[in-house]
Amino acid sequence: MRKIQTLCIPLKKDRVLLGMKKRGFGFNMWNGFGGKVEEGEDIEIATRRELYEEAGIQDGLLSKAGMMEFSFIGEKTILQVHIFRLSNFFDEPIETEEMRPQWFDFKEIPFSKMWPDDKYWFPLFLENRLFDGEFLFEKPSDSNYSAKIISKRLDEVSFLN
Ligand code: 6U4
Repeated sequence: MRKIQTLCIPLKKDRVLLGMKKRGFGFNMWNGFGGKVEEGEDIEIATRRELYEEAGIQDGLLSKAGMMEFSFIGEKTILQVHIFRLSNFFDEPIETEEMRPQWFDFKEIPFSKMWPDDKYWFPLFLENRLFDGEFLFEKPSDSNYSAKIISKRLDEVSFLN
């Protein structure tokens, strides 16, 4: 079974906005903003809804960046995560129940406190390249355990569906 999720990373000049996840999946890690796509919901609409719910940002230009599939040993569900960039926005990020937003310079992205796949695809993301990939993890990360990567594939692509 595939669970479709969104992940949106706002950028301004040479900085990205990440959020410290205050609860749930990815707790205590820096992450982009996103979550589950609801039944029948358009993926870009879901991306904007989650970004607004988690960081209070409503405006800006959304563009596709990548598509990643994450799975865990012994679990049938595959997370299919659609990754977007948000540019040209003026709304100020706000802290919400779920996320504490913070700006990071491109050179100071806190990879040691992020999902371990991020350090592989972020360089492509920051260079405006499109990518798709698959990562198999031992089990999900939590506040004391960084998910061990069992296998990975990451490709630059010329278009994304
Ligand atoms: P809602 O939808 O609010 O109930 P919650 O259960 O807290 O959400 P979830 O599971 O819907 O969170 O969303 C998880 C978020 O984490 C999505 O934005 C996708 C992202 N994510 C999942 N695996 C990831 C990974 N390996 N690397 C990464 N982000 C990941 O950078």
